[in-house]
Amino acid sequence: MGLFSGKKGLIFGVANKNSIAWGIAQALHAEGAELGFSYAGEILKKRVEPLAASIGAPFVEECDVTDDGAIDTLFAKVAAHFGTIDFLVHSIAFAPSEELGGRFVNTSRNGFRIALDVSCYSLIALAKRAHPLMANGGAMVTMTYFGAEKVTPNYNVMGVAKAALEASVRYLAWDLGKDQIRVNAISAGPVKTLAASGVSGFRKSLHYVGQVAPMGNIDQEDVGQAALFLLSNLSTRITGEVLYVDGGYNIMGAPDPALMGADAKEA
Ligand code: NAD
Ligand code: 0WE
Repeated sequence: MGLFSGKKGLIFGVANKNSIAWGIAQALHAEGAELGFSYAGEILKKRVEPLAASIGAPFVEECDVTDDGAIDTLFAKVAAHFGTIDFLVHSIAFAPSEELGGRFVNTSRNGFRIALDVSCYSLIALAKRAHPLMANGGAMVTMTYFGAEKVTPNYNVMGVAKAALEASVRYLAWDLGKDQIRVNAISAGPVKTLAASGVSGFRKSLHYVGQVAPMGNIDQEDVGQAALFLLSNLSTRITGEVLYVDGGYNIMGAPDPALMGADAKEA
């Protein structure tokens, strides 16, 4: 008997085996959950289908989360296949690459619109269709990043989108609490994934965080364990929260002096 035996849920955001969503899916599968997957475009189909097959999950459907019609179609299939569901994982973000660097003051109206639509509004859009299927209550979890609350150079408009996402988690938690549905976020430290490797300077920031964080860098498995907690009955009545899975990076006010240059050491 696993923690998730008899529980069913949806995973949004697997692109390949390095995706944080896949780390969460593996943890849920190990605890006996029945999973359905949704991916972003035809190109990802050949990546996601074999992964889903490897854990015996037949429900794998395409859905662009910026398209309300596509989300409606997807949830009609979910209702037909699963009937009710117990949990939902949202692990999706996107901003046009030209927005992830350069001066923040040059953020374009269209870049802002896309980043907020894909990375924030999509959670609300999915919650709207998922909550009627959570007849026995349920739990949702989304992925956020420290750049939502403190400036992380080059994260730029994604930081604004994550701030809006974290606020949306609180408003959804308020609204869906009356239906016994909990909504929380995991704020993960940097992890080498497809989305992260498309970012200039990511390697350096991964190295920096690994040095500064009390427990160094994290991996997809660490996020999977935290998601088990937030999606299971171990976290009953915990809702609207942001849980850090960052090796402790967010508690630090300054790096260890041993990591600083010679001049700083002598001061
Ligand atoms: P990833 O590239 O594996 O996952 C991002 C996913 O978003 C992909 O599966 C992609 O297909 C999906 N996506 C993008 N646009 C979409 C659309 N229009 N419709 C449907 N899906 C769409 O990278 P990841 O790092 O696993 O990212 C997952 C989440 O974790 C994101 O929210 C990201 O911001 C967050 N996060 C990542 C890190 C990190 O360092 N990797 C740290 C903290 C938080
Ligand atoms: O949320 C993210 C990255 C999300 C992301 C990544 C890309 C790359 C490809 C969103 N949109 C795009 N668009 C693309 O065209 N992270 C938390 C990882 C990340 O991104 C950074 C980071 C970290 C950490 C950007 C700048 C600085 C640090």
